[in-house]
This record gives sequence, C-alpha cells and structure tokens, in this order.
Amino acid sequence: MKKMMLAAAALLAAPAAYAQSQGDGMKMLAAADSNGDGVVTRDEYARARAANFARMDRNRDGAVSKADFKRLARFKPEAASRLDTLIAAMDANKDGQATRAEFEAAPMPLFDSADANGDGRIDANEMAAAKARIDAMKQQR
Ligand SMILES: [Ca+2]
Ligand SMILES: [Ca+2]
Ligand SMILES: [Ca+2]
Repeated sequence: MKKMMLAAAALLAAPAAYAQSQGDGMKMLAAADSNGDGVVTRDEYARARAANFARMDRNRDGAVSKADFKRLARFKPEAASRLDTLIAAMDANKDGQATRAEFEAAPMPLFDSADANGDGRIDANEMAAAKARIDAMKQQR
C-alpha cells in the first residue's frame, strides 16, 4: 500500500518524466532475461542492473554521478535529466552519486510491482501486464 502511495506521489510530481523512467526501467527489466527462458528472476535483474552500473560509470571512479555524462548533459539535456532521476533513486545517502554498493542494495520497486504474485520471478504474463500498465500511464499525459 505504501509503495502504491509513493508511486502515486511520484506520478503527481512529474507524470511525463515518471512514465518515461518507468518505460526505461521496463526495457531494462525485459532485457534482463539472460538465460532466455522468458522469465526474469530477481538474480537476473540484479545482474542486469550491475552491468548497467558498469556502463554508466564512464570515468570509472566507482560511482555514477553527473561527472559521468557531462557531454550528454550538453547535447541531450532531456536524457541527462532522466539519468539524474535514476541516480537520485539509487543514491541512498544523497551525496549526489550512486556507488556500486548503492546500486546493488537499492530496492527494486519496478521488479516488485511487476512480480504480481511475489514469487521472485516475472513470467511472460506478469511482464505483459506490467508493460500494459506503463503504456496506459504514458497515454494519460
Ligand atoms: Ca531468465
Ligand atoms: Ca563515475
Ligand atoms: Ca512472479
């Protein structure tokens, strides 16, 4: 219940950006099925997220921060602001950078909301339902 209220609050704050970031998250979630069995487990999602971290930490200082996408901020401010949102979500101690440990320890609200029956696996039906929810959210702009 608390989770739903948080989601609703985020939705009120920035509907378009929120739907967009959820859409990005879904792409990552769907791509996390590394063994290709059509089911995304928590482990697969955690590994995908760790891989994402490695990609985002461009200057290899062990944390993802604004310093990693200065060029992006100049040429694609919209994409950069989406990254800001992502970093803020992972940045548990609010020091402006998301460390690897923070990435690994961060909650998985998207995974949890997609895993409707709470068995730690997102099967094809759950994935389709989660995508439909986010598409509906995007259309409400
Ligand atoms: Ca799998
Ligand atoms: Ca960095
Ligand atoms: Ca499930």
